[in-house]
Amino acid sequence: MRRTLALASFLACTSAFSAQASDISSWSFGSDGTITWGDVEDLRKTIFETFDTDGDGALSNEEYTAFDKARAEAAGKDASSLLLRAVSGLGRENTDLNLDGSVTRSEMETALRTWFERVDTNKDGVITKGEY
Ligand SMILES: [Ca+2]
Ligand SMILES: [Ca+2]
Repeated sequence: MRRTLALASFLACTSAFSAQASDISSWSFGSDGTITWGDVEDLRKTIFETFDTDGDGALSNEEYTAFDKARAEAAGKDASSLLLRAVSGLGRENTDLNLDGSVTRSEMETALRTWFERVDTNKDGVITKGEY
């Protein structure tokens, strides 16, 4: 019973979330002006929750096309520059590391890690203002 309730509330959350899910400009990211690796992991989770529509743990060609479209749309809106910087480098050419046409969670994590390390110029594990 407890399990059923938890599942029900999980499903309720999921559907409330997906109502505006593909509008990535509404995502919050590094809103206090700093970004930790935890923020980036949350971002990765949100990307998969939103765009891995068949839930198989990888973004297929078609799913990635939706992500590309959402990024292009966000770029035309007033999205936080941080979020845009984080997602702008996530074209398939940077994330599909083994070029098999789909992007797994671990490929996405590697791509985000590369991005994080590039922006975190003083390597203290936090991206702060001045580094972006
Ligand atoms: Ca998928
Ligand atoms: Ca791949």
